[in-house]
Amino acid sequence: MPELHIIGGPQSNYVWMTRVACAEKGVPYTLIPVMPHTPEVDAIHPLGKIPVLRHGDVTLCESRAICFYIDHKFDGPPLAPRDALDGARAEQWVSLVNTSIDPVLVRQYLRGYFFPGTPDGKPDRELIDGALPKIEQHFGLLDRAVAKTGYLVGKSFTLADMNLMPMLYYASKLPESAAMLGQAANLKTYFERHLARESVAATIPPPMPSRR
Ligand SMILES: N[C@@H](CCC(=O)N[C@@H](CS)C(=O)NCC(=O)O)C(=O)O
Repeated sequence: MPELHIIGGPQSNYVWMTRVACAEKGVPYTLIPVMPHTPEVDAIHPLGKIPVLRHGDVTLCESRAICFYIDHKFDGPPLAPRDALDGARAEQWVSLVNTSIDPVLVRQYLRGYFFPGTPDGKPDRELIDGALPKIEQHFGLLDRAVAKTGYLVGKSFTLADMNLMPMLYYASKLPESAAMLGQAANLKTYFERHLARESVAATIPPPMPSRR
């Protein structure tokens, strides 16, 4: 079997979730820590985004597609439920989180802190403050979703949780979102419990390369 390469900087929440997926599946890989829009990435992702995967002659982009490949190509525990309904529920959460929560929490709020683009490099308060009401709403719905079992789907750690955890990790590091997480008791318990999980704890990324 050729070596599996996960290509992309470890700080990316989407790179991180593919690494959690490899760890959960028990698949060894080499991380090639490069930024978006670099030649290794542009050769595989038509929009230059990370993560991308290389496995011998196989190349793939998009975190969900990469996880599908890892899940179906290799032996090991399923990353997503094989049952039709639970599988659909996992996809539902991946989609919901990626299309509604990531754009606000990561692309707007985190960006306002880590990549503000302001002349003095200070956080972009307009971007940050504009995201807060939506983040509160999102944490409320996630709090209700994990209240019953401590997982997004069923009673086990699935791809839906792997996808969400990196986003919550960054939320726990910044003031307003950390305070909101503290108010959402079920979500906070969920986050702290799964942060201690080996696949997550062992792949926590180093700090963001730069705040400017
Ligand atoms: N839908 C993509 C999103 C990947 C993504 O947005 N990656 C970010 C880093 S977390 C990126 O490469 N951003 C650069 C850009 O958007 O140009 C996936 O699931 O892999």
